[in-house]
Amino acid sequence: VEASIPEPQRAAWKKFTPKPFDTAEEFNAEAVRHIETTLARSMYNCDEGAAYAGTALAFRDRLVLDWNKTQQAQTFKDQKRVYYLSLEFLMGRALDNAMLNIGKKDVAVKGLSDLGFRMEDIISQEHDAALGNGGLGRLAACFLDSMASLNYPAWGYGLRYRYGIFKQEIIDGYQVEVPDYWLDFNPWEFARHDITVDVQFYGYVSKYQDDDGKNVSFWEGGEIVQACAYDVPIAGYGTSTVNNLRLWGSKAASGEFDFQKFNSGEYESSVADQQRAETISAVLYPNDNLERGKELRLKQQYFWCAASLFDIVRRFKKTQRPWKDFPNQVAIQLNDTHPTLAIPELQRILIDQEGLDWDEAWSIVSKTFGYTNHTVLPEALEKWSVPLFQHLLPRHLQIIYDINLQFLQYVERNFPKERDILSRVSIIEEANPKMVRMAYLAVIGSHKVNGVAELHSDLIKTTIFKDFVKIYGPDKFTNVTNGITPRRWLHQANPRLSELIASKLGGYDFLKDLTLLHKLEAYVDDKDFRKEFQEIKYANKVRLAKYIKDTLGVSVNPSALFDVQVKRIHEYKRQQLNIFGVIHRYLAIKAMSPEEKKKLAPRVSIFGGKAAPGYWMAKTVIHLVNQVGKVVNSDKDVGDLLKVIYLEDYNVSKAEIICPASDISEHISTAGTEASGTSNMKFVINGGLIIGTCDGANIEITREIGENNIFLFGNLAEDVEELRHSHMYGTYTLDPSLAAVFDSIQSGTFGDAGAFTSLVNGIVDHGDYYLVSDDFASYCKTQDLIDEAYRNQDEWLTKAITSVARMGFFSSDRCIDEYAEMIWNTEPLVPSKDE
Ligand code: NBG
Repeated sequence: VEASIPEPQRAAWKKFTPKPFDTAEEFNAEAVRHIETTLARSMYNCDEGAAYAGTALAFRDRLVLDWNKTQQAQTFKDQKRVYYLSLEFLMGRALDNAMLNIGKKDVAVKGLSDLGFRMEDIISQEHDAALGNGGLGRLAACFLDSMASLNYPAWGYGLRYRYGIFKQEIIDGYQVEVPDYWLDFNPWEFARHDITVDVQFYGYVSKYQDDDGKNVSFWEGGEIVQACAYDVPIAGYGTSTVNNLRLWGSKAASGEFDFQKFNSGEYESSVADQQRAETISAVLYPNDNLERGKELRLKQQYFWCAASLFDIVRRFKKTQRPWKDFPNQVAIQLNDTHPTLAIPELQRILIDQEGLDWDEAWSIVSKTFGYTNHTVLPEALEKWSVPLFQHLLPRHLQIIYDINLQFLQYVERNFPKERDILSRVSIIEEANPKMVRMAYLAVIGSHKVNGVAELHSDLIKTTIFKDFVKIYGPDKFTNVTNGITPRRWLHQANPRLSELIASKLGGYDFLKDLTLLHKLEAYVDDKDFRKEFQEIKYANKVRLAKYIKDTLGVSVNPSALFDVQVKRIHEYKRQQLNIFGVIHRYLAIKAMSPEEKKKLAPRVSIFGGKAAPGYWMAKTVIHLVNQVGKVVNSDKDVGDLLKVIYLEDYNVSKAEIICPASDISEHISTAGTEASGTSNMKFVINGGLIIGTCDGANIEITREIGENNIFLFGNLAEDVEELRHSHMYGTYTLDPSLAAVFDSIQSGTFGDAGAFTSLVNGIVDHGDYYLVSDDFASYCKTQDLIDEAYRNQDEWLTKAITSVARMGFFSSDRCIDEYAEMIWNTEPLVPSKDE
């Protein structure tokens, strides 16, 4: 309150409230002012980097004005807020998105051109904000966009990594990781040096009695690390709502130096303390769907949860409401189990610091949290060793034991006859060492648990959380099928298609209500529309072909069928199935007569994606793709009929070029392993067809667009267990075409055969866990069907247009409305014009 300008002086303030630019001239006035004064550059040394900075700062000013108003209004109205806790936010670039969401891009295009710059060049100056691995982090970014666009009072909380996901270089066909230091110039964040939280680690727990004779525990000793807030404005589309993404950076608690140590001559060790503290938020763990149990990772998780909870509780306490109101004012969504420590942390704050009873506190805690599960893969389910926990977070371990005790007593009362249910559902796994099962803690501490596509949400109920369904009943478990933001993945990535759609639908309302796309079906036979649609796809392919030529020096024919698989490299996603299929095709082409060759549709197989640095098998797949490319791309017998491309350093900004340029994209995980997938949605909405297994969201995509418009193949999830069993215990033979592929690899066709032994042996000798052999014939047959279908360009086009028209369901706006209604119980706060 003391910080606010007194009423009599507010008129003076209001007179000087900055006015946002409107015209190209006004935009230039702002951009040039920033270049000259904020950057201290003149027109004699204004390169594209400086022009980017000036443009970004001009747009940032606009954002900040609305951001201030939004935050002010949210505080004033004091509605329930949503807090989305995610260790990853894979934002990509911000400028283009900000320009489109604010709706002033055309003005900036004109202004920049008056200064002698092209918008594309300026946009490409920006470094991707790559604070995520893959789908999980990108989903969080799409959700931020939707929450702001739908005017939900919502904050994201994450970590401000100094190094995001590594940059991938391909050297001699191998992946090499290069650090991605991205913070040199980041106009989109505001360091809030005044907003800090002290976070404690290690130490011990003391018990004593307070004045009323009540037993209290107190966590003491150990060390303190300071969390400092960095805020990023998140603009909604076509609304003045600007939400906040708060990222925490770590530093030593005593500021620059520990002066005591400094004065006593321990200069070096005081600097070392500083560096050790900064290590916590230094780097994003580069694993997708894998958890390795590293101490620093647990430190990151607690550091971020403790700072975020402190901040949330501080905000709540300012309203002076009673504690029982907490769950009516605060909804916290846990993006996977990474933020599960927030559950015992809130319980700790309420009982140890605020003096609430256990039961009262627990009732608040368990109404506040919702938990989203993103995988059933066992290697991705987080477990932390009890000794590590004990060492780092002794008080939290006690609280977890108490939560577990109460829970197990409840289970015992309700299932007295079931002997081993207790050990099955216990948060503590009785192993050596004992382990804390974070997913169970998340289920027990949340009021709703959701999966991310229908099949996945069914699977968690019948596999990893089966016992919990029995204990809590099925209503605790629900589904929210993933979605994507049409602003970035249609309007921004494919402006011409967006414009074409708008021209038929009478404006851009579909970007706010994607179900309006269904009206496009009326144009599926419209000649002009079809022609334009096809030309747009071709132009997008030409753009990608140019990118391939510029970066790799390989010429590809834009009329060829572009077949794309871009995503993290993982055995369950089966890039190996794809490349074996490519080799199969190559061998077939080598055996073809000239007449047969004439009938074949030329194809470009495009791969992209990063492997976790320690994931040997994934790196071997990357190597194989590159080796195959080397051989195939220079084989005169093959020519244009087949090209194999590995795109380096796949990321969000590259996805924006790649997704609009596919004819076919591959979503071919072993059935039951890919929780949802979201790039499948991005490709279809941009007029590409897909080849896929009956897995994740592919199933719902099929339901929406119709099974004639998708190429499905392979075994079903329900058969996977049985098939795996038969690999281990007998009755199965390797698919003969796959055997031929292996022969060619092993005879050295693609270089040193020894390099690929482990890849082949995993299938031939070690149980083929991902069922590559079982699905190979059906995969190849389906690829042949695709060749045939592509020859009929007219029908292909009909499929593509129909699919786009039926993708309305897959907007992340729909997801967010579902979360708000089913899980958060929150309402939008629509900004009023005069506020
Ligand atoms: C990933 C799944 C994807 C899913 C995204 C977003 C993890 C743990 N899970 O299938 O593999 O689309 O989450 O829900 O990264």
